[in-house]
Formats: sequence, structure tokens, C-alpha cells
Amino acid sequence: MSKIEEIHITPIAIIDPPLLNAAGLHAPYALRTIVEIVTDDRISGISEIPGNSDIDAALEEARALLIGRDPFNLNVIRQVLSKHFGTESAAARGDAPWDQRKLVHIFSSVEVACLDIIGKITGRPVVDLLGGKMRDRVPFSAYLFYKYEGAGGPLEFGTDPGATGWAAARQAAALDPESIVAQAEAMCKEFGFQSIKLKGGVFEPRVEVDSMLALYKAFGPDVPLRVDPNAIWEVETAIRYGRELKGILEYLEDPVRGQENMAKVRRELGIPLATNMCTTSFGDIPRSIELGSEDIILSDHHFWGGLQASMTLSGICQTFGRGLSMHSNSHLGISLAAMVHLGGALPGVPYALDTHYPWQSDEVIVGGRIQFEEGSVKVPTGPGLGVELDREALKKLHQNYLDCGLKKRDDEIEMQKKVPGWKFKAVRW
Ligand code: GKR
Ligand code: MG
Repeated sequence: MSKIEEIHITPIAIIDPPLLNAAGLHAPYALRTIVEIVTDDRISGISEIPGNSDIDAALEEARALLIGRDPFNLNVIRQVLSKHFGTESAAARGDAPWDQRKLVHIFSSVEVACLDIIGKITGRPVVDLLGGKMRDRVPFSAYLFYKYEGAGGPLEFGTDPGATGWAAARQAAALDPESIVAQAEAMCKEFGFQSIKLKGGVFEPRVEVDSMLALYKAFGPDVPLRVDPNAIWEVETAIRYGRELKGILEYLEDPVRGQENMAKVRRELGIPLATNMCTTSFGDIPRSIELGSEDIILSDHHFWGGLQASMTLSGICQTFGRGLSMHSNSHLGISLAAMVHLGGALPGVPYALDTHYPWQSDEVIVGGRIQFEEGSVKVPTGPGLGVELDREALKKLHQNYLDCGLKKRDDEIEMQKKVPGWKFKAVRW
């Protein structure tokens, strides 16, 4: 029987352009942590989670609890970790668009790396370990952002004049409806996406609703549209502007904060609502069902506690008539591969999944960037996740982490570099 012998935790920093959201601005580098678990018979499994020095420290603490354990016994692994770290409140998620909990991210990083190991030992892809493949390709959505001009990374707000196609479009400013349509055209041309999401919560709702109307005009009724103000609207604002969007949206993502407010807006508007902010853990489900706070839960294996937990969530969604789609943050190919295995195993995929991947240019896997065909990614067929760590790239990206000095994501501080004194408000309009 294989036993866990080594755990390597490597924080990395990847180039990220100056994208805007309700909480401020993306830093020139997004942080990720790469986890590698090695067994005593030298089988290695990998995973990727959002980078945060507190989560990295907790992972270091978890190492001693995991060494010597059977990577197949994920039930025991979960129990040991829960016992040590205790329960984590829903409030630990924080008010920002992204999830700041520790334990769920530890679970997911350990689980995905162990599933990679199990897949390699059994010679089966992770999708088979999640119950089996339901489709060969998993569709993703374009994910648009308002942004300042800039390439991110060492160029920060500067641009690379030699870039062409999407590489150039990714650096252009997008601060109004016309430039959002241009961004959508460039992204869809490059990746073949057939549905579009706009990250909102940046400008007053009038501008964002006009951006959606402009996208509808440019792409027509056959391209499903979504907008995500990250819970920064008041209930009245969501109802007023939501009415203008009725009929053109596939779903409205987190227009308002909290399950109660989401339920009010949902009753009033009759547009499908989705969330990655108000129903984000199993403990939130009973109240969500009682109130009717959303139609679609956006799973994210990184903060739902792993791929198996996301399959459990999918069963709960089926039982209670909820749809399931997927949320993402800035990420590389190990996360994308895990998302694709999950998307490949879900009983149904009625919605194209979110991904930030087009905004990234770095990679940490052998063979470089994963290819999209007509907006979809092929479910890897090799054993485990089907992707391997590029150790040279890992070294370089870890050096970026050491050089950039960032330790956790703080979009408010980044925004203050552009707009001195700018403050994040949980509800703004
Ligand atoms: O990367 O700025 C961003 C997004 O706002 C991200 O942090 C969110 O978690 O994509 C996310 C969302 O759908 O809320
Ligand atoms: Mg969202």
C-alpha cells in the first residue's frame, strides 16, 4: 500500500493584467500555491489553489498529519484535518468577491493531489474516479473584465507593443460598453467561446447594464449572457436594473449580498440568479432552500472542499432543483485540468463554466498552455489529472513570488495605486 511520504508546498506568482472588480484592482501578479504529494513508492500527485500565505502556513501545519497516510483514504484524511483545524464559519469567507477560508482550500488541495495519485496507481483519469465520463469536452464561457490599460507582471500598466491578436487585446483598456464589446470579440475569436460573462460591480449600474445591452446587440440572442456585480448592489438597484436585463440574461450572478436579499430579488425579477457568494458551503444549503435564494450554485472545487464534494453538491442541486455551474479565479492549468475532470463527470452541464484562464499567459505544466477548441477543453485521458508539473516553470514562478513581495490578494491596496484613498464598500449602489 502506498503511503504519503513528502508534501511540497510552493507559492507562485503569475502575470495578471489590471482587471477591475467590486473590491478594487488585480495586482500585476496573481498568487497561486502548487501542492505536490509524493508517496513512498515515488508516485507524485499535484494540485493548485489560490495563493495566500495563511493558507500556505496551515498547509505546512497539515503536513505532519498527512505523512504516512494512505492517499486512497480521503475520508480519514478529511476527518484528521477537520479534527485538527476545527470548523470554519461561513463568515470566514469574507466580503470580497473571492473566498478567504482556509480549511476548504486545504481539503481541496490535498484531495486533488491524492486523486491524481490514485489515478496514476489505477491507470484511470480523475474523471473516472468521480463516477465516470459523461462528455468528452467541457464548455467554458468568455469572462470579460473592465480593466485599465496594461499587461500586468513586470510591465504593470505598460504594454508590449509587439503583441498581436488576443495577447494585444488583453492589454487594452476596457472602461466602457464599446471597449467591452471589443474585448468580447477578441476573446471569442481566440478561444471560440459561445457564451459570455461580464464581471461587474465596478461602475455605476447604468454603465454595466449598457455594456450588457451592447453585448446583446453585438452577439445576438444565441449567445447566452451573464453579469456579476459581486453583491455590491442594493435590492432596489438590482430590481430596477434587473428589469432592463430581463430577456437578455442567461443568469444574473450575485446582484445583492446575502441569501435573504437574493431571495427578494429573485421573487421580484423572475430572472435566474446564480451565486458564488451567498451559498458557498453545505451549511448554507438548508437556508438557501428555505428562502429560495438562487437558481444556480456556482461550484468551485477549490472552496467547496474538492472534486468529490463538488459531485456531492451536484447531487444536492439535482434533488432541490438547483442548477450547477462553475466559478473561477485567476488560475493555471492544474486547476483547469481539475475543473475539466469535474465538468466531464457532472451528470449535466447546462451552463458553460467560468474560467479566468484567457487572462493568464504563464503555465506550470509540461507542454505549456491548455488549448480551447470552440470554447471547450477536452477531458484529459491520461492517468490522474493528465497533466505534469514543469519543474523549471515552477522554479521561475516561485522566483516571481519571492520577487513580487505579495503574500495575499488585496485588490483595495492595488486600486489605491490608481485612485488614492479608494475604499472597498460591501454594498455601493
Ligand atoms: O478575479 O476579480 C476577480 C473575480 O471577481 C473573482 O475574484 C471572483 O471570485 O470570478 C469571481 C466571481 O465570479 O465572483
Ligand atoms: Mg461571481
